[in-house]
Amino acid sequence: MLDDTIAAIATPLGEGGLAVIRLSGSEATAIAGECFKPVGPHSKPPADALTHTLHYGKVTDRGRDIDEVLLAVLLAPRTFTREDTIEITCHGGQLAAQSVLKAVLAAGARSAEPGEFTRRAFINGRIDLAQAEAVSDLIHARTDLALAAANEQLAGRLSQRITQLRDDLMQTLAHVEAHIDFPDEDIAPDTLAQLLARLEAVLATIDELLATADEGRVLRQGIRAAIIGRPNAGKSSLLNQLLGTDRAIVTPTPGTTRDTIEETANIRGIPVVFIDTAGLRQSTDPIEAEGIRRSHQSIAQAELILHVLDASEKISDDDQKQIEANQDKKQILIANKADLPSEFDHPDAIQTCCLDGTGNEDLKDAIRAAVWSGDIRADMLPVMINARHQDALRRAREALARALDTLRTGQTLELPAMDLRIAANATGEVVGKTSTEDLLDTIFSQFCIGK
Ligand SMILES: Nc1nc2c(ncn2[C@@H]2O[C@H](COP(=O)(O)OP(=O)(O)OP(=O)(O)O)[C@@H](O)[C@H]2O)c(=O)[nH]1
Ligand SMILES: [Mg+2]
Repeated sequence: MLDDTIAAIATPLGEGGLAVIRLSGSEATAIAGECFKPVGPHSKPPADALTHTLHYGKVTDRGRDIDEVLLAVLLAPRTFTREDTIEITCHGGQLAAQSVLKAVLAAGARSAEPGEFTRRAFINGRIDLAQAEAVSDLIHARTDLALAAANEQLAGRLSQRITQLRDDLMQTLAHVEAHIDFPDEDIAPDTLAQLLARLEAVLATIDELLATADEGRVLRQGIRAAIIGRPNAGKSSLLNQLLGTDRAIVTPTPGTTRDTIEETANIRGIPVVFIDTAGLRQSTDPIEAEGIRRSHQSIAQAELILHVLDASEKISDDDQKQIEANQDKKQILIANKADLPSEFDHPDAIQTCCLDGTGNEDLKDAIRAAVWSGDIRADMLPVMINARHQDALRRAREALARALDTLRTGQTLELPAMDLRIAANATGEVVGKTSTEDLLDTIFSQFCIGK
């Protein structure tokens, strides 16, 4: 599979100023040579060009001119895939890009699978698996904070920690195994104490990394926050306030919002999908009733509930019941219409007024605090783990904890040796030191084509 040369459009579908077609593989320059006609005294055919140079010319398909392009020649190993790479920049728009792609496919390239360029970068040792995943995180990042975390992971900050952990485990394992080979000698008490101390340090670091999993997920996927409450409480006004646009219809008529409205906003670096819902009440109107059914569905699916209360009215029994029903969820109570004479005082509620934006910043702080534990250390941001890392590290932790137990009681060395091996392998999975084709297929299939 690595022998052939792959090609894909690397820029998004749709119209744009420019589009880039990317080729990678041993035949990249030869294939590009088939369909590229250099124009002008400074342009060369790809096979004669120096690496990392740019050439003006035309892409042709079986003799017919397709588009005017700039062709970049990037020779191995100083490329993303560590293979010879050609990047053809043509005019934007689907037709031009598709025609250029067709021409290079006709000249012998194979259409790339999703993520195949990054997969080659991994297989050729340019990046490890955690870094490959960071490429995907980088593309999908929806906030500055998520982007910063992805960049750090791509730079190898997580990988360094993981590699260090794995090295520590392997060295301890080597030590233990050496004593299995010489059964007459026990591990000297001093040495054993050192080994235990090292393993305890590894365990502590694994725990630190595991503690970043929730925030890691929040950063990558964002959270769903349902805005709920009685009709007319100001839910849609609050949505508009949080988004900074007039997204939802606001009227003084209770029961304005029927369908649920979803919009994403960046709240203190966290991507939050807000869901404005139909006001909760008994309704005989079939359309509104369906809206209310959807509100309940949104509540069930949301991780965070923003319960909007109308501060100019008393809290009703229904309000109270709804607050209690969401007790097990993360819930923020909002006392809206703070500009009007207040009918209730709730110690936990955030006071807002959607007419002038009062309380908006407090609310954003509260949202961040609800999903971000706060005690996360700044130096852990670059190593936020994802669900796959979490699974591997949990298995590593379990095996390591067992190894520590058996080593402390000191009855046998075979068992802890086995557990240390399991722990080292599981740790290695994070960076792809131990990985299966299936795992790679799963990871890279989530990428886009051309990356
Ligand atoms: N005085 C005052 N009025 C507000 C405030 N927030 C919203 N309103 C008004 O309250 C009315 C209802 O606002 P909406 O945002 O449509 O309320 P809702 O909760 O989405 O209502 P439904 O969609 O019907 O459930 C509108 O007339 C708003 O202008 C506020 O902070 N103060
Ligand atoms: Mg509404």
